Amino acid sequence: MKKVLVIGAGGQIGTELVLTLRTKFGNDQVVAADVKETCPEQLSNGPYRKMDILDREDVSTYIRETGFEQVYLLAALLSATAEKAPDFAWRLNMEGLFTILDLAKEGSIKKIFWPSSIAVFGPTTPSENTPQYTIMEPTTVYGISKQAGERWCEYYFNKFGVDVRSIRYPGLISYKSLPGGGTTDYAVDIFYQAKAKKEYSCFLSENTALPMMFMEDAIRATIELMDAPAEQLTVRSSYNLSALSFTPKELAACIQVTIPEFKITYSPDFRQAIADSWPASIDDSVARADWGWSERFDLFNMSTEMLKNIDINKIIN
Ligand code: NAD
Ligand code: AKB
Repeated sequence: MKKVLVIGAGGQIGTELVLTLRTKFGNDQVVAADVKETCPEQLSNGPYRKMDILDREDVSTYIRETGFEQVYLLAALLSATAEKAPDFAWRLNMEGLFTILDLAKEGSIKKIFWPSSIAVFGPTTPSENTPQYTIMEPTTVYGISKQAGERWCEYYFNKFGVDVRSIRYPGLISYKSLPGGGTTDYAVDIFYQAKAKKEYSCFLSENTALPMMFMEDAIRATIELMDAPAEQLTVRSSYNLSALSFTPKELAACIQVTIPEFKITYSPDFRQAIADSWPASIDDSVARADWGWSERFDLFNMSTEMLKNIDINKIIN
């Protein structure tokens, strides 16, 4: 049995997660898998397998033959991209989850990590300090798929004892890998444009507050949750997790501390309605109590790290 398989490894989270897991378990023990034909260069220090999570037969045969202690299922369409292809988004985000849950049910996987999102919440959810348990009426196909996924994770845990663990990630901010089509992507784009052009046109309005987190914190949270003793976990749908909450205006002001000439303008598009339906801040007291979660990066530290480390040759727009 190999240690770890990360499916969707070539994306924003997968790239950093694979590198961190390889440091923890050894390069050869962590298989990176993605629908991408060839191994992304950053992941070339360990095994890579081309895998389409929608090819249930291929995925099942490979996992049954190899056997994995942990599978991280990251392949999905994110909020903005999913709105453009709702049928496919529903299929991708749900079918892959069932394949992995069923493989764990039969014993070919010991432990699953599957990420949910703040997108499970909707306009009727309390927006400030959104509690772990509250009204959830998501209005995006992405949010609906994440909420359904959470219900199925909890169901497989209760009915079949599948050890599946999950976090409702906020918007993630990183410099090693680019974001993949979400509503919170502006909070990464802005750093590239600020460093390269000293100006940024934001697709959200200036006072749109959203929950966010620096990638280093998110990866550490993921591994801490996977390492936590099962008996400490009281949530088998998905844990609220929080670190930062800011508006585009506040983020711009923070960047201006380092780049005083930086200018931001606002030109909201279809992503504004998605952002307006999500919480402004999250109450993650259950994660803190159950497995000791605590963030390390505040807005200023995150912003400083981003401006120091981003490579402007990777500009998004
Ligand atoms: P991403 O779009 O950057 O990466 C997804 C990866 O999945 C890509 O490398 C893509 O090639 C791969 N993929 C797509 N279709 C596939 C298929 N059929 N088979 C195998 N691989 C396939 O996404 P991400 O930001 O890394 O997000 C990973 C997970 O975390 C998703 O489930 C997402 O909903 C969740 N999440 C992300 C954020 C965030 O801010 N990044 C926040 C909340 C939740
Ligand atoms: C998105 O904006 O779609 C993601 C998320 C918060 O799930 N970053």
